[in-house]
Amino acid sequence: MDGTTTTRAATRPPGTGTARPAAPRALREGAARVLAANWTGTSTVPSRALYPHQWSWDSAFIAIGLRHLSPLRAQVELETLLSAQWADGRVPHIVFNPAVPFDAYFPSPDFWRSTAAGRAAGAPAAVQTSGIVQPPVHALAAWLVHLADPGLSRARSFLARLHPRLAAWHRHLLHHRDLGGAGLAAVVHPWEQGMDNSPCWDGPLSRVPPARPGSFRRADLDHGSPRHRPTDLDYGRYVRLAADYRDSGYGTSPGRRPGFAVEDPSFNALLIASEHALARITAELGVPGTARHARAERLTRILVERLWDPVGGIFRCRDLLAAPPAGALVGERGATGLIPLVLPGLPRAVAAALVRTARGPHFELGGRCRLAPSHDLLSPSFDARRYWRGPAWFNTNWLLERGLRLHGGTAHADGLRAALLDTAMASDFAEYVDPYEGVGCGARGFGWSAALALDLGVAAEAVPDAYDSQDEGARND
Ligand code: 9WN
Repeated sequence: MDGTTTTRAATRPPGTGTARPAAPRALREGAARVLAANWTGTSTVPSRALYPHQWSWDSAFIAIGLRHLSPLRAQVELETLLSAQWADGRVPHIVFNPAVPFDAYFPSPDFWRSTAAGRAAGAPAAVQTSGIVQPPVHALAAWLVHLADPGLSRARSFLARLHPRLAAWHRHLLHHRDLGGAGLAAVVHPWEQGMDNSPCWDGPLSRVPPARPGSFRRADLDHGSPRHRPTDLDYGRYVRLAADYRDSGYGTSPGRRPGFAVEDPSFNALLIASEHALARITAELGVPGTARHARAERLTRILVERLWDPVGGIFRCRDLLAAPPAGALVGERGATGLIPLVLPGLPRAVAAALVRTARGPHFELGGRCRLAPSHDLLSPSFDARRYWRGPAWFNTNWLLERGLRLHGGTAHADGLRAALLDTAMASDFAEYVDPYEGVGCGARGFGWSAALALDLGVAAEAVPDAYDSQDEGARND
C-alpha cells in the first residue's frame, strides 16, 4: 500500500467539478480498509512503511474520520496519544512503538532519548517519545469524536478523562511557548508545525548549521523518492535543531535559546479552534467558568494583529529570531497562511480577503487547482511534487473546506469537498498529490487522507441541516 509510484488521478477540467461526492460506498470501504490496515490495536500509524509509529496531529485527524467507523477506536486513538503526555503538559509529536526496529524510522528513540533527556520536563518513563510537539488539533478532534456517539463517550467518561490533559496541553503552549511575548505559541522546529519542508522555513533555517553529513542515516529514502522528499541539506538542519533542543533538556536549560523560533498562523489557528472546542467540552462536563471562548477570541485578535498582512491578503509566519524581540514577517506565502479561515471570530474583511487569496493566482483553488497547493504557485520555491513545497495535502484541504463552509459560501465548500473525495479515491489515499494533475505522491493508504475523506464523505451524504447542527459547536462558536 505504500509504493512511491505515481498514479494519475481522474481529474476533470477546471471549473467542471460536481458537488456530488465520489461513490459513498466505495469511499467508505476504501477508507475503512486503510484505517484497518494501519491500526495497531491502540492507535493508527500514518503509513505502515514510511511512518510506523503514532504521530500527534495525524492521530487527531485520523480520529476525526475513524469516529464514523468506530467511535470506540477513535476514543482509544486519542487516549493512547494523551497517555504519553509529559508532566509539563506537552504532547509529543511521536509516540514510538517498541515493537518496531530502530532502523525503520529516523530519528528513532535512541536519538530522542526522551526518558533521560526529557526527565526534567517530565517525559513518561514507560514509553519512548520524541521531545518536540505538533499542532494542537486534539481538543477539536476529541469534541468531534464525542459528538459521534455521546452515549458511549459519557459511559466511558471519555471527555472527563481527557479534559485535564487537553487543558494542560494548551497551558503548556500558551505559557512555555510564548517566545515572542505577544500571547501566541511559537514552534522551535519545522517538524513541530507539521508542514515540514515549506519554503516559509528556508529563511529561518538558513541560520542553522546542518549536522555533519554521514552522522545520521535517513530512513525515509528507503520508501520515498528523493525528488519528492526534503533535501539532505534540509535534513541536516532538522537533525541539528532537534539534537540541540534535546541537549537543552527539551527547553529546560535556563538561558539556552532555540535556533529556530517561528509564530505560525496554522499552528495558532488550530490552537484557537481547539480552545473553542475545549469550551464546548467544559460546558458538556459542567466545569465552571474558564472563559475559554473569550480567550479564543482574544487569541484570534492577537493572531490578526501579529500575523495578518492586509496587502498580501494572507497570514504570514513571524520569524522571531530575524530581528529580536519582535522578529520579522516571512515573505513566502504558504498554505499555512490560509488556515485561519477555520476561525469563527475572524473579522469579516479578513475572511473575505482570505477566500479571494485562496481562489486567486497564488493558490488557484477551484481554478487550475482542484485542491489548494501547500505553497504559492507563483513563488520561485514552488515545486509541485516536493514535500510541502507545492503538493496538495488532504489535511490542509479538509481545514480549508471547513473555513469555506464558514466564511466562503456553500458552493465553494461543496466544490472543494467533491474534489477532495475524487482525488482521495483516485490516488488510493495518497499522502499528497500534485495540485495541478492530482497525481499521487509519497505513501499510499495514508491514514489522514483516508480518515478525512471519510469524514467529508459522511458529511456529504448527511441531510445538510442534521450534519450542520450536530457539528455546529465546533464550527460556529
Ligand atoms: C516528521 C507523519 C508526519 C506528519 C508531518 C509530515 C511528516 C515527519 C517526517 O510525516 O513528518 O514528523 O518524517 O517527514 O510532514 O506533517 O505528521 O505523517
